[in-house]
Amino acid sequence: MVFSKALVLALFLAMNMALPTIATVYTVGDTSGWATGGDYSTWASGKNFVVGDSLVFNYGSGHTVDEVKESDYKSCSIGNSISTDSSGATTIPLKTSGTHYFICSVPGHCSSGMKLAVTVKDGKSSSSSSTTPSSSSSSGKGSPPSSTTATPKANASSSVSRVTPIVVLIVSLISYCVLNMVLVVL
Ligand SMILES: [Cu+2]
Repeated sequence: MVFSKALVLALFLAMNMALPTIATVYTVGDTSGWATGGDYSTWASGKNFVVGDSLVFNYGSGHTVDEVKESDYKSCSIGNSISTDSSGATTIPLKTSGTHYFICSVPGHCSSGMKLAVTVKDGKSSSSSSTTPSSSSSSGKGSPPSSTTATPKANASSSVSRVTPIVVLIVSLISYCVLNMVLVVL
């Protein structure tokens, strides 16, 4: 009996720990990795990079991953890198919104295709508004939350990030109820 309860509890904890892991890890170039002859503008197109996601560059020896400014990205200029790594497996956390530029600093490689620009959206910031909607206690003075119906300009990506915390909350509640029922039965 005690073992069963512990098992259920462990399952419950595992579910709730796994749920908030929404960040995505992108392998640059997928199976082709980070190499000359790549087409990284095509690879990046259609992907929705959000703050908290990360990029993984896999490459052999003789390459680097340098984060550079836009001007250096466009001109393939080497020597002004913001950061550089040549470990063969470089993980870049996308910590800030905006466009980030990466090139290989080996002469000739950037112009041979080893250049990547990713536009990162500040998608997680809207989740901070999810702390308010638990207002079933309707205090008199407060104006009703107009933000729930307003701003229909949101595109698909931002509406997804707005829904996610609610989904997490609902699933947590359901799993908590199930846990309680199972514990009563046991
Ligand atoms: Cu290279």
